[in-house]
Amino acid sequence: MAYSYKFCFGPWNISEGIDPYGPTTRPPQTFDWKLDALKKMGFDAMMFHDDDAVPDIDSKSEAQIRKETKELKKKLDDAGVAAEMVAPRLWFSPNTIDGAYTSNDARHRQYALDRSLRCIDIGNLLGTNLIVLWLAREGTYLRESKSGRRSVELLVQALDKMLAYDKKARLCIEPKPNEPMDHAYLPTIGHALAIAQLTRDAKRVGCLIESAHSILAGLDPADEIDFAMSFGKLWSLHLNDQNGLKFDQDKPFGSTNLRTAFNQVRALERNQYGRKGEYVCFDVHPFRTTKPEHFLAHLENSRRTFLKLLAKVRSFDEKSAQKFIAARDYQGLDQMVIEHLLGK
Ligand code: GLO
Ligand code: MG
Repeated sequence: MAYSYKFCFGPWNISEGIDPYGPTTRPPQTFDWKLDALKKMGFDAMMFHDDDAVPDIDSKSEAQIRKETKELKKKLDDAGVAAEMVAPRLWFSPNTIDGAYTSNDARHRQYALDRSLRCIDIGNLLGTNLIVLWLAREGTYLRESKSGRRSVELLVQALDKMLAYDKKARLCIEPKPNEPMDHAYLPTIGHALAIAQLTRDAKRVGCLIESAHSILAGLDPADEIDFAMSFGKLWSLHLNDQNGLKFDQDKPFGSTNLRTAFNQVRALERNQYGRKGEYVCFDVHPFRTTKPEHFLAHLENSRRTFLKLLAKVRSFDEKSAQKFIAARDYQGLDQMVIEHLLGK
C-alpha cells in the first residue's frame, strides 16, 4: 500500500556559501526567516544542533538554556513544525580540537559529555528523544596520537553515560569516514551498529545514513539503508549527493547520480522507511554560486527529485525485472532500468 513521507531539514542547510577558499556569497538569514521558509515550503519538521536551538550555548546557564528552549518550542508549535532531532555540535569549541569523547584531555571529554547531556534536555523540551551524534572529530590526523582500542572504550563510556542519563533517549550515530579527520573511528553503518552492541542498552543506539558519507566510504547508500533497516536501526536519514571521493559536497539529492538516488528511494520503499514516524531529511547546501533569490532551491529541488523518483520506483515494472533476473539477463535488466529512468 502506498504511503507518504515526511520531510525535514536543518537551519544550517540555508547556508551562505563560505568555503575554505572564500567568504560567504549570500547574506545570513535569521532563524525566524528559515522557519517561515520551511513552513511555506510545506516541510514537516526541522532538525537542530544544540546551538541552533540555543545560540552561544556554552555561555548560558542551565536555567537560561531551558528558558530559550521553551521559547523555541512555542515558536515551533505555533508554526506547526516538529523538532526531528537535536545534535550536540561537538566540533566547534576550543574544547573539542582534539576530539570530543575521544580527546586525550579528560577535561575536554567531560565538556563533551556535559554538553551532550544538555542536548538531551533540549530534546526533551522540544519533544524529541532522538539525539544525533555526528562524531566529527572522533578520529585522528595522526594515527600514533591516539589508541584506537582506547577510543572505542571512550566512545562506549560516553554512549553509556547518555543512555543512563535519560532512559528514553535514543542515540543515533551518523557515520562519516573522513573530513574533518583523516580517518574517523566510526566510518560506516556497520561500525555504528557494532559499537551499539557494546553499550548498556543496544536497543537505544541506532544510526543515521547520509548518502554522501556512504559514498565517501566507497559504499552504496542503498545497501547501507537495507543493512541498517535489517536491524530496525535506521532512525534518520540525510539524503544528498556526492561526486566521488572528494570533499563532502552535500549536493542536492540526485544531482550527481540519479540511478544511485533511485536505488536509495527503492530501498526506503521496500523497507517501509517512515512507517514508524521517521523523517526524510535533506542535508544539502546551495551551490556557492547560488544567488540569494534562489536560496531555497536546493531544498525544494531535493524533495521534488525524491518525489519524482518515488513515482519511478512505484511504477517500476517488477514483473519484467524478475524475468530478466530469472534468465540471468542482467544486460537486459540494466537497459530496462536506464530506459525507465529516462522515461518515454
Ligand atoms: C557533516 C554532517 C553534518 C551533520 C549535522 C548533524 O558532514 O553531515 O551536517 O549531519 O551536523 O549532526
Ligand atoms: Mg549529515
